[in-house]
Amino acid sequence: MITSRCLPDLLVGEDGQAITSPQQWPARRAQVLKAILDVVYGGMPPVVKATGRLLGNNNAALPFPARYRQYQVQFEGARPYWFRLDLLLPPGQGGHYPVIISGDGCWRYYHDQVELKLLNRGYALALFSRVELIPDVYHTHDQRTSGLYDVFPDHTFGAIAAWAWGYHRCIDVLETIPEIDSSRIAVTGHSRGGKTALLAGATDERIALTNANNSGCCGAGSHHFQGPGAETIDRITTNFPFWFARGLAEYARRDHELPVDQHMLKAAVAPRALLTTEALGDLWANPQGTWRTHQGARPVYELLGAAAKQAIYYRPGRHAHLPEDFQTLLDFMDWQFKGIAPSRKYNVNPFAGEASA
Ligand code: GTR
Repeated sequence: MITSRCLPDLLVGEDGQAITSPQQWPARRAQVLKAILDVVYGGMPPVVKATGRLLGNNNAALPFPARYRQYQVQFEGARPYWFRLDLLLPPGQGGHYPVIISGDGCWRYYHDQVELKLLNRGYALALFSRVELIPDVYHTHDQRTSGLYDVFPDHTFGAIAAWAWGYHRCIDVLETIPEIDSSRIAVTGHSRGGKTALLAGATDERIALTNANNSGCCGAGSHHFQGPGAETIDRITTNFPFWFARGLAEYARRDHELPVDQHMLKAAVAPRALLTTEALGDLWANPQGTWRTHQGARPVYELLGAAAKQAIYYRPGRHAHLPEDFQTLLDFMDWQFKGIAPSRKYNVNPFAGEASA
């Protein structure tokens, strides 16, 4: 169905000049980011610094040994606003831990098994609920009047950009917490939360490691290369118009005419660590086209001498953020943050030998 077979070239600037050295990349990165932000996400909310207010730190209700704190992440635009951030630290005193931030607190898969696993491996977890920034209930562009839409009334941004911006405000607060090692911040999210985590990582260089899980259309999945059963611009902008730039819907049934593709977000993460986790049975999330964005961003990682920081991993099965996906992430974090060689092999193309997407 999709006929165009090439991704926009990342290593040619808007003036037609070839990008051949790492020194040229920051300016090209700015062009790449602006283009995809404008077309897909409607830009980002303005940068304002958030501060943290401790609301509680009682460990008594925890089902395992750990330290728990809840913060109010507060900031101001046209009016003051805040959302909650839950922090789990390994047990004991002091310490200086790498942290995983997730905005998927509104979903229920951060159960004990996942939390315990990451605490045991020496990581902190910072969990917020992105729907506190913009509710994730159907609304059109003309109904955008709650949460962050009110705080920044001149907005053009969609909900995914606002949610991604929430990760950045959590970092403002985490940077002030002595037990957090803010040079080793990872972000993760699943599905719509994966689209969000990828955008967060692409737009904030304080994030050292980005993981998008089953993120699909407008996440890590390609628009120009779609495997069988993949979600299209038509479907996503019909079901979730408020997630995106107002103009994205104009590309319904014209996905292949989009002047951007999602390898641009991946490239904007470079040279920082990037892990895409995919499920082979999750056709709606376009696992085949996600391999294409991996390949598409590769030249930028290579230009920057960071090829070993870009990884993709496919598991069998369906659309979900499973304990085994966290295991894949933690192994990658151990490798990137602690130099522990992975026992698994990343970057294996499961579609090699098949007719390409
Ligand atoms: C679907 C949507 C996908 C993905 C998913 C989810 O309905 O079409 O793009 O975001 O929801 O977030 O679970």
